Amino acid sequence: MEEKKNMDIFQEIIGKIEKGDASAVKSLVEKAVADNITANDILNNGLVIGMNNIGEKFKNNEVYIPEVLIAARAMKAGLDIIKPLLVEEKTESKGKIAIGTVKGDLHDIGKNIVCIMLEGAGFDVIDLGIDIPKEKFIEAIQNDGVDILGLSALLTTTISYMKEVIDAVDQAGLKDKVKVMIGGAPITQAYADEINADGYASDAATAVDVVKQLLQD
Ligand code: B1M
Repeated sequence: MEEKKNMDIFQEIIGKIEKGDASAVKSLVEKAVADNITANDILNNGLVIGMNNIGEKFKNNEVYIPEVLIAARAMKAGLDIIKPLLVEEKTESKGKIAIGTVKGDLHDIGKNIVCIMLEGAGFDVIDLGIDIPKEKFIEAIQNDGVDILGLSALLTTTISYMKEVIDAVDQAGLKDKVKVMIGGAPITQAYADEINADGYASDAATAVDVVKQLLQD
């Protein structure tokens, strides 16, 4: 019964994201929180699915960029509500990670979720933003003392820039100081191996596990 009620609200959230109705998504997420549905469930069974559905429609030319942007804004309205719940109280930092979407790539929805989940797991996260050149990643290692560099890319045309960043880290003599984790829809473990990335995560929850693992290695 409870499960059915939750499924109904997830379906409503998904539908409103697809319609790009930010205020409805905000209200529905607030209601879900009040109904004691966990932030993780709201994220994974509602918000992410709504955005993925829009992605499929975009791929099939059923919707275009304006609709995608409006859906992304609606998803963000929901994400803003649950962010404080995903980010639990942390006592001491477990490690520092700087994440950016690589140069030429403006997609940041997935990266933002990864940042939130890592913060929630107690890591210090520096969000470098989008369209980030290799020099900025190097600066983060040199100036901010990060343990892990996170590279996100969503375009097949920009994933090769991840290799440029990894090569630049190597050339700057910083490979021993930092581990590099990569992710994004077109990325695979095979690609991560090919470009000598230290870790790959297919989604935000896995990213937390990979970071924990990399910090132990
Ligand atoms: Co873009 N876009 N887009 N787009 N867009 C894709 C990626 C595309 C697959 C759509 C399609 O045609 N099927 C396609 C790429 C095709 C390809 O490369 N072969 C595409 C294209 C072509 C383009 C443009 C070129 C379109 C144009 O202008 N003609 C253009 C490029 C702009 C640029 O970057 N230079 C463009 C623009 C846009 C918008 C601006 C409209 C918008 C981005 C808004 C924003 O991000 N603020 C947008 C969107 C939203 C998408 C789709 C529809 C959805 C992406 C998304 O947010 N997914 C996307 C289609 C799709 O992926 N199905 C598409 C939801 C998100 C939660 O998932 O990002 O995969 P994702 O993140 C996941 C994991 O991948 C992982 O964890 C996240 C959470 O679980 N992850 C990591 C991500 N980063 C990680 C990092 C990690 C670890 C895990 O460690 C560091």
